[in-house]
Order: sequence, then structure tokens, then C-alpha cells
Amino acid sequence: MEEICNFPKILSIQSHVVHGYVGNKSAVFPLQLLGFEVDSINSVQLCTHTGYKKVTGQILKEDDLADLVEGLKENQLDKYDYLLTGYVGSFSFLQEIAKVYEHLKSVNSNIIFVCDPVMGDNGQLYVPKELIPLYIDTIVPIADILTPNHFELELLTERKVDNLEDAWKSIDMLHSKGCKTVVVSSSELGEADHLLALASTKLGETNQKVTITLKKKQGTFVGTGDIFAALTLAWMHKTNNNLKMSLEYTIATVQSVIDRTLHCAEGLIHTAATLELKLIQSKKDIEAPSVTFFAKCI
Ligand code: PLP
Ligand code: PXL
Repeated sequence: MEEICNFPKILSIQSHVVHGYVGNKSAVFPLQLLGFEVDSINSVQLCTHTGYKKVTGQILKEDDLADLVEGLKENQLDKYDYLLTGYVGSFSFLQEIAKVYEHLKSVNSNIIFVCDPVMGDNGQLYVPKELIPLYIDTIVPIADILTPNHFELELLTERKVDNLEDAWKSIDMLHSKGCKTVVVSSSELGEADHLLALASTKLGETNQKVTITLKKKQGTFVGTGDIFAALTLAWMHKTNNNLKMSLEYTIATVQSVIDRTLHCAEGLIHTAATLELKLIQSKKDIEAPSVTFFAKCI
């Protein structure tokens, strides 16, 4: 009984889309299924993700974010176990997130900040370049768990990552700046047609490093990174920071979601709409992932 009265509490600041699954629409359902109480702030409300031909909607301003958090504070609802953030499109909004974190930390000094530093992919930046130094100087030192992709790891450390040795060196640079866990959700450092994920934790004197190789899937999926960060939070919590298990479970679920999405798109032209993630249909794979790719401890 005690357990159901004390679900861990998450504040998730991410995008909302009316149709489809990115941002909070990707993160909240899996987190709730896995036993978290999720309070969500929608950093934008758009009709769809930005890969569609017409995108309409509203963007939350930093003052509006501060206003919502002020309301939580006045109602003494500002004690969270986790802060989770994803795509942020503006400098001032990211600055405000750092302020929100400082406030939440003053209420609960044990709060864990899980940040997906969304900046770009495959060498292409999709946020204003002013955000890069803000991530480097302000966010990396306060984040407990970072989930960059290969390109974002390069941006955060201001160095190219061309091989595994470079990658571990960059990850260690992030640790030395204060970030305890780094999970590189996907990199091109593995074999051909495969992706390599790498993860490292430095908690006190203990350093765990693991890698996992997975088969690349055909198609462009949007929202997988958001599910990845949410599941990393969930499984690190539920396994008491077992990095190997967390990475295996997270990747197993993401792969199942992608497989189901591809199955449902069979015979259809692949478009943003036909490749929307089949998240709800993957309920069982979220609750009980079946691991087929095993992580290797380094
Ligand atoms: N693509 C595939 C095939 C994956 O399995 C995963 C993660 O498991 C991802 C993408 C997530 O990577 P990203 O964070 O770059 O979206
Ligand atoms: O999945 C990242 C993401 C978040 N928010 C919005 C997006 C995307 C990716 O396209 O469009 C609004």
C-alpha cells in the first residue's frame, strides 16, 4: 500500500503536440505506466511535430514557465524527485529552466535532473547556435543524467568524436564537469548498418561503462529520443542505477516501438504521419521489455 501512495514525482518540461508522439506525448505515457507521477509543462503546443508540411500552434514564453512554477510553489506542489527536459528552442527558455532547477533543488536537494540536450543530429543543428554555450556552461554542470546523441556529444565537448576512444574521453569530460550519468542514445561508431549506444556513470568512486550494438532500422522516426530519455530516467530509478539493465530495457522498448510502427506502416508510403510511433499499442513492451540486445560492460 505504501508504494502506491508514494510514486516518485517528475516535472517534465517538453513539447506537446495535438497529433502524434514527441516530447511530453512520448514521455508521459511510458512514465505513468512504469509507476511515476508526472506533472507536465508543455513548452509548446503545436498541431504536430515540425517534420510535417504545415505547423501551427503556440510557444510558451519563459515568463509563462516562471508563472506556472510560481503557482506550484504557492500551492506547495514544488517538491519533485526528478526534473525531465527535452527539446528547447530558445536561449531565454533554457535559461529559465536552469532557474526552475535551482528552485526545485532548494526544495529537494536530492532532485535528479535528467536532460536530453536536444540540439541536432547527423551534423545538422536544429536549435539556435547560442544554445550550445548555455548547455555547456550552465546545463552540463547541473544535469545528473544527460542523453546526447553522437552529434550532441561533440557539441557539448567541442571536439570531434570519430572513434570509441574519443567517445569515452568526451563522456569523461562531461563527468568531470559534474554530470554523473551520460547515455549516448545512438552513435555511428559501431559496425556498418548498426548503431552503437554508450553509457557511463560516475557515482563516487564507482565508474560503470557499457555499450550496446543494435541494428539500424529503415525509416525516420521522430520522438524515439524522447522515449529514450524518459525510459532511462525510469529504469535508472527502478534498478537503483544499474546502467547495464537500464540501457538494455530502454533499448528493448524503443526497438519494439519502432518494430510495431514499421509493421503498421507496411504497404504504406512512409511519411511523417504513417511513421508516428505506435506508443500506446506498445504498452506491454513498456511494462515488461524483452531484451534481445545485451549490453557489454567495458
Ligand atoms: N533509432 C533507433 C533504431 C534506436 O534503437 C534508438 C534508440 O534505441 C534511437 C534511434 C534513439 O536515438 P536518438 O536519441 O538519436 O533518437
Ligand atoms: O522529438 C523532438 C521534438 C520535440 N518537440 C517538437 C518536435 C520534435 C521533433 O521534431 O518537432 C515540437
